[in-house]
Amino acid sequence: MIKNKSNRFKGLVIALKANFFIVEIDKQDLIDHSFDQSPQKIRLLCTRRRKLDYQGIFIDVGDVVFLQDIDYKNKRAVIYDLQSRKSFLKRPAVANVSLIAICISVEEPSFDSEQTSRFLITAESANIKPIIIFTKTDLINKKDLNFYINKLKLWGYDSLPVSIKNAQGFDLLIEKFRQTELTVLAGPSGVGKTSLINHLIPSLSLPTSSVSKKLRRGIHTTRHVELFPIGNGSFLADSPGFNRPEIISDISGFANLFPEFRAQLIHAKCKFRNCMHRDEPGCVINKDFERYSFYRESLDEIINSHLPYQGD
Ligand SMILES: Nc1nc2c(ncn2[C@@H]2O[C@H](COP(=O)(O)OP(=O)(O)OP(=O)(O)O)[C@@H](O)[C@H]2O)c(=O)[nH]1
Ligand SMILES: [Mg+2]
Ligand SMILES: [Zn+2]
Repeated sequence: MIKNKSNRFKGLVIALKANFFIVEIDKQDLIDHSFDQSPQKIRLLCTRRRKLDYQGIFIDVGDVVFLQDIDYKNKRAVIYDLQSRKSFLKRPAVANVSLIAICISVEEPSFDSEQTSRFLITAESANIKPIIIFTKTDLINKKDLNFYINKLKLWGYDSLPVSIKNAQGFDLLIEKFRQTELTVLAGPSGVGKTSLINHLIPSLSLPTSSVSKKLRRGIHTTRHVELFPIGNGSFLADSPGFNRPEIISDISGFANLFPEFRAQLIHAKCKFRNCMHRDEPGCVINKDFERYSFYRESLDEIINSHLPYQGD
């Protein structure tokens, strides 16, 4: 039986496979790791104690878990507890995310303002910092790229352009990912999330597939979330693409998920504390910005989803 220095044996959930968890542990934590010469990290196939289920505790990729019954020879263990999470992203489901890199292409598949905004709202509502990565920049000209970078700037977000076809933009990205504990690559299917990971970590050759010619969309190649070490103790998560993230927010906090509102509300206050910035008297918001109509439509969507059922 292996013990760690604090008697609490910790690991990181790298992936879920059927009913098992792949958990990576650090051999540095072992009291005596002189017994073999294998690499510093060990991966164990783990089950979880039933008691966690009874307590309604779910374990996801990115969770830091505590292990017992470690069978080093067969690389098996049992998860008996979970460290409290710093953050949790619902879709894709990943715990302890520090940065969401939302991958968006301008062509193949084409840029969609509403879709991009929905990904940004998902990050904002989980209180996780988002950045935009413009992928496949080899397919567009410089003028168009600048148009989209400026558009995102006006929304309040920085973006980084990359292309795996002309190896553009990788140094900056690698540096950013290595400074961040856990970055999730999210975005629509087919934008090139997995291709980007394959490029950044050449030892990997994860499956990718081309965008459907007929639908001009991805065909949902990646099916599971998985973490990959990117150096400096940091991880990068690949995730399955999805095309229309659901907006989950309460009505009162919704405007705060937009940098355009936040920037204005630093300097001024509306007359009513619960102002929804529609046509309320004393509203100080200047509504002349691109995403205001998206805000209004999404607000209606949230309000409608909160209404009691009126049917028969
Ligand atoms: N021209 C061009 N094609 C790219 C680039 N990056 C990826 N692709 C292509 O885009 C297609 C989709 O790439 P994937 O990496 O499978 O996309 P994904 O975002 O992981 O898709 P899902 O797993 O379905 O969410 C593949 O045919 C890639 O070769 C790029 O920089 N330029
Ligand atoms: Mg993929
Ligand atoms: Zn207002």
